[in-house]
Formats: sequence, structure tokens, C-alpha cells
Amino acid sequence: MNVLLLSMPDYFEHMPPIAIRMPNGALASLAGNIDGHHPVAIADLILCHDSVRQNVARLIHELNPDVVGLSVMTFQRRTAGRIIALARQLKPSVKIVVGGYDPSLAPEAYENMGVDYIVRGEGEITFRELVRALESCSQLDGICGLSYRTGTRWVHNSARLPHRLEDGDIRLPKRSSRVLRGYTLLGRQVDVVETSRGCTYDCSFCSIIEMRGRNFYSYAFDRVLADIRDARDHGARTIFLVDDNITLNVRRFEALCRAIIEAGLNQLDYFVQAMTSAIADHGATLAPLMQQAGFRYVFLGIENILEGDLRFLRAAAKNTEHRNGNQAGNATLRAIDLLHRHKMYVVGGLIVGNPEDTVESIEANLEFARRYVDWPYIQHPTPYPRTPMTEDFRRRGLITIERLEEYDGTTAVVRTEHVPPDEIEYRRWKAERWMKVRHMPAAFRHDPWFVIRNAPQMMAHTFRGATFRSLLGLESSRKAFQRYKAIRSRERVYL
Ligand code: B12
Ligand code: SF4
Repeated sequence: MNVLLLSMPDYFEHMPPIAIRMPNGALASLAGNIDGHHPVAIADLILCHDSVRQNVARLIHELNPDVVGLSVMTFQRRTAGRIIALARQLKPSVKIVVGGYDPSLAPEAYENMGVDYIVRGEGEITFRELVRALESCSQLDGICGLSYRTGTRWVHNSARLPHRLEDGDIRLPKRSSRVLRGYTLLGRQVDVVETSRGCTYDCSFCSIIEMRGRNFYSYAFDRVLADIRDARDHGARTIFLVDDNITLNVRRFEALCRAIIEAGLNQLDYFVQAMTSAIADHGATLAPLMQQAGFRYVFLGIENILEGDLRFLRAAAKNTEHRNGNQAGNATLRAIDLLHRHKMYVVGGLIVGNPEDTVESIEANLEFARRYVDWPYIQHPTPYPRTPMTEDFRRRGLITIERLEEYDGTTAVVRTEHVPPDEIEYRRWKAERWMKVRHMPAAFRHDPWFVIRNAPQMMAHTFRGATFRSLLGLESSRKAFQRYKAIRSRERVYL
């Protein structure tokens, strides 16, 4: 069976395609895990976000797929609907499968979108079994994690338990299936690699717990190293370790750094997400190893610097430092200091606009980011399907925007008890632009040619909506913000 796998073109403010175009890790993993005789093609539509219709039509025409699979996040649902309609129009008999966070957490939303199958939760084994069943025209009722249509009725098979990742059952991703080119992270080809899945915390804004429960399973190092080598052999110079929470097991992470160094794979740049508590508590031994292994950017889930907000986000525990077995306050500053001392850059993940936030508390977080982080990744709380936070916001009547295409994390779709959404977003937008400019010299030192060639476009992206008059203070920056909002709204229409 010919299989075509697509990830959505939708991007958000912190991922401008001029500088960042990452492959979707799920699709290569799915491709590597269906039976080997099926021709499979992967198209990450971020690589052609300005010509989606033409590219999807071309791929369907050239590849004549029997099965089209889409990987979808919540803010991409509208685009997914349009791509489904296009695929159906071009080839009415094609079988359409959706998977990923949004179809898993809101399967009911896809029942009337023209799809045939919904894969809930982890996809490798479910999709392998589905393609087998389609090939042999056999029953679908025994495939855990699958939802399917019979006539007008949808059947939801029982859930599939998260895979323990330990017996080689999940094979390596198949990167050779990618048919579009142009992956980049600031000028270096980037790829994604998993070393573990899952997390045992329960932050109220995070989709991971509803997706798979509270658990943590990891791949053997041999497999991880083979995966990194494969990414490198396909041209990657930067590797993003996409683990949900690699710092849950610090000793394992340290051993992984040693394994990367011993395998000579530390010539690559690495990018990883981490908890502040783990870095603060263990950074003295962990950070030097990370530096030696090639880690360059660390996304720190700081979330917020105020205790009240951390409690609301259920993120206090993962941001607490420990000394001699006792709690010793917020871990953020120590974590940042340890990473800086070992020449790593901090991507600061903060969430502003929580229910009790005032203008002052928002500004306190923005000021913190200005002072301490190298690259801001500041977002607004976003009520994704089935997260505990969504229930809180809905109960309090604070959700102001229901249009899911705006749920990209940098659009304020909820208000606080004291501040309207536009004001929250305006303050974040205004502050972040200048923080991003500050990182340009560091990017220049690492990749001078990329920055020389792309600096004008990167600046233009960062300052969308601004004019010389607004930058010189001759026009209100609120006007520039309104223009930026209008540009964002147009950008979201991919086809
Ligand atoms: C790595 C990552 C990123 C990376 C890379 C994205 C990429 N190109 O792959 C970056 C940093 C770019 C990113 C950005 C964003 N991300 Co992100 N990201 C993740 C993270 C940490 C891991 C995802 C991953 O690769 N997992 C490994 C793969 C193998 O697993 P998987 O994606 O779950 O796929 C499995 C199943 O879902 C299923 N599946 C998936 N697709 C398909 C398709 C088919 C056909 C089938 C059958 C099955 C299937 O099978 C796969 C294999 O088992 C998750 C989870 C987390 N804990 O935070 C968030 C997460 C996916 N991101 C999320 C969000 C919201 C975003 C952003 C919008 C902004 C933000 N708030 O952070 C941006 C938007 C990106 C953009 N396009 O502009 C949310 C999604 C929530 C939702 N309900 O949609 C998550 C869940 C985090 C959260 N807040 O809870 N992200
Ligand atoms: S620690 Fe990270 S992965 Fe774990 S629940 Fe919190 S946000 Fe999600």
C-alpha cells in the first residue's frame, strides 16, 4: 500500500520558518514501523508552508497513495480539515488517518471531518496493525488505540497502553522516506531524536499526562546512538532530543552524555528540554557533561517566577531546589547560572496570563526574562483539550477565544481576573522582540554566513507590524501591535 504521511504547515511566533524548520519525529517513526514492503513518503509541510495546496496536490498525483496520514496539534486542526478535504477531492477512495495530540485528546472533533481512522496515543504499533488490516481486508476491532467508522457510527477500540520501549519492537525512524528538503535550526540542518517517553509530573497546562498517563520509559543507549548516527548520516548537524522530560532520570542523562562523547557524536550540536530542579540539584556534575557532549541550547521549563502562579500551573515541585534532602526555594536562578557557566544558552519557557495575574505580575516575569534568559520562549496559558488547566479556565469563565487556530501559545486566548487578553499579549510581544535581537551576536558567532544572509528577514519577522515611526516612538507601539495581529491572522491561512 502506498502511504503518504503529512505534518501540518502551521507555525507559531517562536518558530519562524526562515530560521527554524524541524522535522516531525512522529512521522519518521511511523514510517520505520510499518511493514517494509509498503512504499512510504513523508512530507513536513512546514518546508512548503507558502505553497501547501500545490505540494499536497503534486504529492497525491505523483505518489497515488492508498493511505494518507496526518499528524495534528490542536492549533493545526483547521488546516488539517482543509488538507483532508483536498486529499478527498483529489482521490475520493483514499483512506485518511489522523493521529497526534489533537486527534488523541479530542477524537470526537474528527468524526465529522471526513477521516476514516483516528489513531489515539502512541502510533507505531497501532498504525502498523491498521495498514496490515487494510492490506488484508481484515477486522479492525482488535486494534487497540484505533477509532474507525462503520457506516455512520464510530467505534472506539480500547486504549493502547504506552509501549515500554525496551524490546526493540519499535524500530528506528525511517528518515529516507522524507521527500521535501530544507530542515534547519539557524542555518544547520536539524533532526529530532527520542531517548525516552513520558513524564511523572502533572503540570496543569501540559497535554502529556492525558495523552499517555504518568510514566517514563526509555530506549537503550545503543538504539539512541544508532538513531543519532542515522540523523547525522542524513545530514543533521543539530539534534533536538524531543523527550518529554529527559531530566527525570539525571543519572541516566549523565550516562547518555558520556555515551555520546565516547561514540564521538559530540561534534553535533544538541538541544534539549529540562526541569530547573534537576539542573539546579545535579548541575554540578551534569552540566559539564552536557557541555562536553555538545549541548548548546537548553529549554528550561521555568513557567513562572511567582509562587502563586507556579501553584496554579502545578509546576512548583519541578522548580524547587533541594539541599541536603530539604527544599531550598526556587531552582531557576541556580539552574540558569550552572548552564551559563558551562557555555550553554537558556531558552526560557515562561507562561504569563494566568488567572490571578495582574499587569505587575506579568511585567515581573517579563523583566526576569530580560535579565536572565538568552532566548525568550514566553507563552500564554492555552486551554488545550482535556488538560486540567482548561477546566479551571472554563469554570472561571476566562476563555475569550474559541478559535482553535489561535491556540498557538503566543496568542492570548484567555483573560486573567484583572487583565484582558489583548493587553497580556501586547506586553509579551513588545518585550520579547528586543530580547530576541540580543541573541543575534551569539547566533552570528556560531553561524556567521547564515546570519549575514538572513538577518534582514529575521529582523523583519521579529518586528512584523513595526515601522520606523513606531520604533522611534513617533507612533504608538499599540498600533504596530494591531498590525502584527492582522499579519498573524493572515499568516494562519495556509490553504
Ligand atoms: C518536540 C516538541 C516540539 C518541537 C518539535 C516539533 C516537531 N516538529 O516535531 C517544537 C519545539 C518545535 C515544538 C513546538 C511547538 N509545540 Co510542541 N512538543 C514537542 C514535544 C515535547 C514532543 C513531541 C515529539 O516529538 N514526541 C515524539 C513523537 C514520536 O511522539 P508524538 O509526537 O506524540 O507522536 C506519537 C503519537 O502522537 C502518534 N502520532 C503522531 N502523529 C501521528 C500521525 C499519524 C497518522 C498517526 C497514525 C499517529 C501519530 O504516534 C507517534 C508515535 O508514537 C511534545 C510533548 C511534551 N511533553 O511537551 C510537545 C507538544 C506536542 N507541543 C505542543 C505545542 C502546543 C507546541 C507549540 C504550538 C507551542 C508550544 N506551546 O510549545 C509549538 C508549535 C510548533 C510549530 N509547528 O510551530 C503541545 C501540543 C498540545 C496540543 N494539544 O496540540 C505538546 C503536547 C506540549 C504541551 N504543551 O502539552 N514542539
Ligand atoms: S514536567 Fe514537563 S513534560 Fe512533565 S508534566 Fe510538566 S510540562 Fe509536562
